[in-house]
Amino acid sequence: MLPEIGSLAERGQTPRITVVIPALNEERNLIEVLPRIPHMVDEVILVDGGSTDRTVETARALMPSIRIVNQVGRGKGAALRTGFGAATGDIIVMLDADGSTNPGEIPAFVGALLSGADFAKGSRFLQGSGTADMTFHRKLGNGAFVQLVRVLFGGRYSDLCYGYNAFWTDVLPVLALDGDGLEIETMMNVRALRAGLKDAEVPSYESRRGYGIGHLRAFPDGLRVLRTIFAELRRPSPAAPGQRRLADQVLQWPERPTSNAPLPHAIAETAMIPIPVESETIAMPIDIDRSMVSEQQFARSGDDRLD
Ligand SMILES: Nc1nc2c(ncn2[C@@H]2O[C@H](COP(=O)(O)OP(=O)(O)O)[C@@H](O)[C@H]2O)c(=O)[nH]1
Ligand SMILES: [Mg+2]
Repeated sequence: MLPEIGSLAERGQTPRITVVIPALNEERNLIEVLPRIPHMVDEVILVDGGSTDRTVETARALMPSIRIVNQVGRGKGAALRTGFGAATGDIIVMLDADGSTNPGEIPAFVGALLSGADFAKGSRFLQGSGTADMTFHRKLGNGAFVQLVRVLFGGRYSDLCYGYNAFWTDVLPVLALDGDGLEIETMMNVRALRAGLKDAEVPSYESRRGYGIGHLRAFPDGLRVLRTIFAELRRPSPAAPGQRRLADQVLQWPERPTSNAPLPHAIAETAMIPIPVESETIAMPIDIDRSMVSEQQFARSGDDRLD
């Protein structure tokens, strides 16, 4: 299990996390979003697209520490780019304001990044994920785009037009985002793939939006997505930053007792065995290989025997 992120942050040992939320007239939905953002998040930025309802006032009332930023340009893509520019965190998590993306999943996205990924991409089509917000036609269109991206650029993405992503802030120059509309999500995903970023798909459940009507218009937005995918063919492939092993550097995993032992999460059988160290005896967890250790030896370790 990862150490408690908050306490590490206080000691300056862990990355700061910024959540960026584009919002256009989401006054009634924010109650489902802001109070559910976990404490591990250091900064929340709501990018307002000129809402004519009480989105901004409601956000401030629900979360006094929230940063409200007015978007530059028009569309969700422009809003996200404004928010990314304003973010001060080492990690950025994108969240929708309509209640469809669950803030409770933020630790899963951040966990993927802390485990070494450059880009953690939500997917509604992995085991353990799902969606209640897509019509049959949207599923069909998204599925066709997923296949197209696989054919043109490779990779094994299971989802494409989904806006729940998280990434290290320093990959932004590699993504070089320049989209204004809802195609921004496809652009990020395809560019992350082409740049060879270490990309992890995170199973995510997309709920139905709370109140109001979504801004996506299936045909024109589908066309923008298609144009975005083909435009990538004419773009030189961006260079990926060096491989990141932040889990090792930042979280200071304890030294392993043996050099070729499996990683902690892969240990199937562990027992507390007393190990003499000079004059004192300490108990420490070690890996057990049943073929090498007899039942008598387990019996000698008392309460900690297996079975
Ligand atoms: N600031 C801003 N937010 C937007 C804009 N368009 C959509 N959003 C927000 O982006 C998120 C996703 O939009 P939504 O309409 O739910 O799209 P859908 O889920 O693809 O149907 C929501 O939080 C919207 O309020 C925009 O032009 N400006
Ligand atoms: Mg939505």
